[in-house]
Amino acid sequence: MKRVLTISMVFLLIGSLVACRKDEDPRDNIDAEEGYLGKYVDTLNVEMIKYIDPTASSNLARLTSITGETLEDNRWIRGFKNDLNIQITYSLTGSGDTFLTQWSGKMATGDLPDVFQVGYADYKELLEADLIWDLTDVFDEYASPLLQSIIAEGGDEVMDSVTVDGKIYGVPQVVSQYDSYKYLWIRRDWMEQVGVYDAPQTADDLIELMRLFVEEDPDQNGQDDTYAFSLSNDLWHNLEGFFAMYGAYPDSWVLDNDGDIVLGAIQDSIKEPLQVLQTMYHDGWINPEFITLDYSKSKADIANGKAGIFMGAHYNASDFLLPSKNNDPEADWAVFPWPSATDSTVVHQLELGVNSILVANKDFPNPEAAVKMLNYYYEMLYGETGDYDTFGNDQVDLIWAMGPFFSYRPTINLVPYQDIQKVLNGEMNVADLQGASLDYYESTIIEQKYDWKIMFGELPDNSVVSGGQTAGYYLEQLANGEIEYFINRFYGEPTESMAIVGQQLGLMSLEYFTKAISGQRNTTTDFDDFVQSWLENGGTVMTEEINEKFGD
Ligand SMILES: [Ca+2]
Repeated sequence: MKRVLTISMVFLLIGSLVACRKDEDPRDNIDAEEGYLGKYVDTLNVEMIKYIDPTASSNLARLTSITGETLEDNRWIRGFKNDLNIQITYSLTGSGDTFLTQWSGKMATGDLPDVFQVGYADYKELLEADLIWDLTDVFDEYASPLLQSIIAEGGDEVMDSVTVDGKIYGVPQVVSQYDSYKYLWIRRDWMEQVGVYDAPQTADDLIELMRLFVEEDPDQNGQDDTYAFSLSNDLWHNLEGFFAMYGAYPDSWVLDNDGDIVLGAIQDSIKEPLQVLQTMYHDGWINPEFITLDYSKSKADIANGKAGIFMGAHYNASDFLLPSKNNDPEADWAVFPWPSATDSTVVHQLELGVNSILVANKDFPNPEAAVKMLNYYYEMLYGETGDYDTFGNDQVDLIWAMGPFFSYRPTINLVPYQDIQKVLNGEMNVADLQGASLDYYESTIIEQKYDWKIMFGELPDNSVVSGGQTAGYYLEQLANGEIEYFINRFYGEPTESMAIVGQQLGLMSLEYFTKAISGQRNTTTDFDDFVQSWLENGGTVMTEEINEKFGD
């Protein structure tokens, strides 16, 4: 959630705050049963806001048509009321820019809800303006072991990202850092067609395979009409893995040889892979229209059989690869390991798995409610007394997103994958599957959904091509360290100058890379010009700030 709010606008509000409240202990206000999920004696009204994820939006409409539940009155809202005696109301709901504009208006006038989710930029401004509670002690006292373990699944960086001078002013709402891994999906039926039966061992092998996919008519229609891979104009979603083969990270902050944190996009390691891409574009291996193809439009090349390699996320099995299978039953997608272009093992970049931060308004007397609500949310989805079938995936997908939060445990995909494999290997009984594992098993094994099978189940075993795996296999490799990765060295709230120039510098980068790929700029002197320009337009200062914050 990106919002527009100047720091000065927030500081205008400070004068109206009640300064004497600072010394109060919020825990004096609590009249509730003991425990992480202690029910309040009197109904506690909690005003929140709800950003509706566009994906969840259509599911909400379906839920309403099936059960009559709405955003304001559904099983989650009733659960919080029945079990915690917390009545949630929303002072703002919506999606997209409309929501963001309305929310920034509310923030600018100090019209804050009681408990709410913010991004890092807002988090920083709110805590500097002393508008949100210090939750350090409240978290220590109230966070359930389950909540703490789920946060720990995201790595130490998760709590680091909200810690300011040893204190936390919000609770990170985690998602999975592993979901930012970019997979190398390849059509095994095309590999067979062009006579390649093994996984590419080197970057050159992969590039040779791309050549065959362009020049050897892998779809056997007699036309010269295929590309090496599909590419959209946001570049990074598709190309992160490709660059990583060369030890290059255009969309990440990395450690250089001196131990300094630097932007990957301006390192010399970029030049070789960028030149490779430029040559591919020149030779017609890349769709010349890619500049006009956003993420969604770039789907067509995969769905219509114009490309047999897709570099992207595991969940693209559903929105990219399933349409390919539906259009061509022969399509046989599998994930292959990224080969290296250097003498070293490939190290991948992942992003911190935090969706947003839950904070409590200082005018709200019960900040512990924020922590208890998260306890409840995770307990219902993953706890021993919970009810995943009701709260996780009943009748419509993403029912967990109908509640007041948008968060799921970092191992949400890993554990069901492992459980399904145990059942397939005879190490576990179907009857022992619970929660998400049972849910995933049903989609993957019972209903045999193609996208689920190639993510979490088994690949079709009629291929003579070796080395392909499901996406879940790589998830496990990431989790147990067999695939090396680092978390982007910058995370958390923007630095002072990043808040001002960060977006513009990001666009500068994207523009240079786009023009370099399409041959409008070279990868030598023009690259040096781009680097110079990036540094001079605020990049130098931003880099210094980041090293001050994260450096040794
Ligand atoms: Ca063809």
